[in-house]
Amino acid sequence: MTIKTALITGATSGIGKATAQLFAQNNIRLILCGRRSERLSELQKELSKLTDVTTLQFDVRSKNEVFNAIESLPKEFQQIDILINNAGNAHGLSTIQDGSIEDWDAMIDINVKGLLYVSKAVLPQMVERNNGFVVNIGSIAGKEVYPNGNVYCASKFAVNALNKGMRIDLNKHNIRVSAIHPGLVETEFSEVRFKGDTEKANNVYKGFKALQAEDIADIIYFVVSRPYHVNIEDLIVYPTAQASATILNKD
Ligand code: NDP
Ligand code: 8X3
Repeated sequence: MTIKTALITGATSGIGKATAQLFAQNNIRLILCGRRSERLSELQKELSKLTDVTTLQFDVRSKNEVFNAIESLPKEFQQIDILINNAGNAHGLSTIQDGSIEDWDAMIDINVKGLLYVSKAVLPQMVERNNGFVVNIGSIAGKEVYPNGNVYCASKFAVNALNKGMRIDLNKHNIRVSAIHPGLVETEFSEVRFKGDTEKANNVYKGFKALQAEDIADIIYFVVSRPYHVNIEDLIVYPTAQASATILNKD
């Protein structure tokens, strides 16, 4: 593979961080994005031993921050070959009648609008070059609605729809578009969902072997390293103990 540059949102933790580490080992140049600047700097330091790395600190909810950050890229990072739309999270797990409006805003603004802003900032150059790859990180929550998942599921159904919409609209521009939809992955995801309640978060992954961030990173790398005429459209990935959004074989 000729040397490529990837922009990864949500690179400070979990799936995004593991993807950055694997991409670096495979000589892909990196634009690491997230809000936590200390983590960005640490990861940059670690991965600069393997590849060229730059960082962008922005909140995907802010269109100004998104566009200003991407426009500020140094010349040698301005050509983005691979966009990994990964930043996202669940906020809360409640019935629709008990859900918090702030949580709803967060999920729609980050998981849906944030993904759109970043895509809007990056896609024109891919269209101009007739070349590029967008990988959208959806979820099993974007394929099946589960109890109390309501708005998080809606945000990931939107990602699923946007993934299909991007593929259709970018088809004549030779741009590959893929989605990966994981089941339960043991990351900081549940810490965020349960607002720092570590006990509740840890319980999610007890009694079975959850997917690890590295498992999803392996799959993302596999997808982006296929020959250019191969576009893996859509992948659902479960831990072996999981059979659907709600069926889990726990001890
Ligand atoms: P983590 O919580 O470990 O990582 C989330 C990442 O998103 C962090 O790097 C965080 O960076 C970034 N992020 C969150 N909010 C913002 C924001 N407003 N602006 C910029 N960046 C933001 O979770 P995962 O690695 O598990 O999640 C990655 C993706 O995978 C998400 O889209 C999630 O929905 C999806 N997913 C996760 C599953 C799981 O079970 N873990 C299963 C299916 C899908 P920072 O806080 O520094 O900004
Ligand atoms: C994360 C997986 O099942 O908690 O998207 O929604 S789940």
